[in-house]
Amino acid sequence: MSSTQALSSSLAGRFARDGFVILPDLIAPAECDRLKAEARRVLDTHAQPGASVHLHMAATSPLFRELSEDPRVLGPLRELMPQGVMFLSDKIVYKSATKTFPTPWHIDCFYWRNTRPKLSVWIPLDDATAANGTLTVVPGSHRKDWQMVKKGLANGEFHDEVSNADWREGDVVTCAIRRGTGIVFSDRLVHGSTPNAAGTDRYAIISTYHAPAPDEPFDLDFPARKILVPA
Ligand SMILES: O=C(O)CCC(=O)C(=O)O
Repeated sequence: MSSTQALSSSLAGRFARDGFVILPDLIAPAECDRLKAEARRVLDTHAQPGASVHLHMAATSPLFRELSEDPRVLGPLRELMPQGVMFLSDKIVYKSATKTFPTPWHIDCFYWRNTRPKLSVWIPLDDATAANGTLTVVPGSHRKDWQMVKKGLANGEFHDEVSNADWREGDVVTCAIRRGTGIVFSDRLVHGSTPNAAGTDRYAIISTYHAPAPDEPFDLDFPARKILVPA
């Protein structure tokens, strides 16, 4: 195998090419059940009533703190982040029979402009399919620049959405994956989710990491940040 072929089949090579990689079966089903029960507890005791997104899980819950630095997650991150790994924050995203909305097409770096690059690991705690709101990605989109606009919804709310979408439907990958599988994606990758039309719960945890460096002002809002692999 040539060194170019080796790079394109390596985790880091695929991440550089596609902007995401799928890591099958990182977390066992029984652990997903425990994390889901814990997520429910934290949502019930700490979140706004009816919230479908709740931040700072690792700051609140020892179980989610453990997950944020689990060697099964950290191993691949070491390969993808040769400059070291620092955990920034995490959040639960919960969809259900009453929270069915698809997450709109977006890039995460829009929410942390002028800060250092980051990547996130999305792990569903329920099997995730097109029917119940799995992650959708546009491979290679991390190599382009995207604009985001605020869009009014029928219910009077607003959301942010990529405004210069130029990909075709066939470019989109709908990630049907077993619970406990991880999707690592760049903060420049266009991604979203399918609607949850299945009428069942869909819990996912998203954890965000960057290279260790002195705190930027943006970082100070994230109390669980921690250097996991020094530079
Ligand atoms: O879990 C989802 O529906 C996607 C959430 C997402 O993409 C995000 O919060 O950046």
